[in-house]
Amino acid sequence: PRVLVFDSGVGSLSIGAAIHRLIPQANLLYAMDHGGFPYGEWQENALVLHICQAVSALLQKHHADILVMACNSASTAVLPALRGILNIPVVGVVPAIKPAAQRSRSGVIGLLATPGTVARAYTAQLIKDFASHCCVIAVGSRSLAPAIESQFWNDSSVDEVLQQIKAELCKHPRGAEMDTVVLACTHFPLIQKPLAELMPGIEWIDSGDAIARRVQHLIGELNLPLSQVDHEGNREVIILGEKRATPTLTRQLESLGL
Ligand code: DGN
Repeated sequence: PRVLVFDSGVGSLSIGAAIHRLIPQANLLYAMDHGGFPYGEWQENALVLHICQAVSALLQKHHADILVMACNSASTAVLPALRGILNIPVVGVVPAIKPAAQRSRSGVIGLLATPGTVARAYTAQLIKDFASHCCVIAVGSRSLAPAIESQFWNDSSVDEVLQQIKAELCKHPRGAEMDTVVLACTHFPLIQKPLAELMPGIEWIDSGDAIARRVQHLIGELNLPLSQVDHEGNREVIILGEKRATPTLTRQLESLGL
């Protein structure tokens, strides 16, 4: 089976890594839409149009059995439109607010995302449906996804931005009670280690493993044959826009086991 994992950038890698761990036989096509980055800043209607065009154009050139929209900023806006125009299943990645609300003991959870995801009606509805009994501290960071991009392409540091995020989360009157944080941008699980070092005692929740299980289920439902393919033939990275892969990016892919 061939799975197109689409994001504005390296967020596709955190979701792809989870799929690869569960289904190593799957052929993964990572699309990074650098021409459109950062999605978290787009106006919703314009983003829907842009992504529908970009995905349709990609699928005309590359065959895929399943599309994973590996971006919360996009999925919280574009899923109905994409499902309306594509004839393959579309798996969306949306904030893991439900499991976080179930796991939190203090009832104070953090939501770390892009400004777009924090502002979406879709996200407000998730909070209403699954976390109405919780206090949700939402931080829509403008800087963290771009800082992670720079780290993955050019090896720059994310430390300063992480300090700002910590200050944002903690300045809330109930910040000290927060025990669970939703990483609601697919870039963020890529820096979970430094985050955990900076804020020990927090449980970090993302959607990667749930998405991988959903893809596995769809592969079964679609009856797609799982045959072992060698690792080299197992993945392809497509960069939309001007950027070209750097040696640092190649090293990061290797260190993720991709
Ligand atoms: N990775 C994307 C997300 O999950 O929201 C957003 C990154 C971006 O384009 N700012």
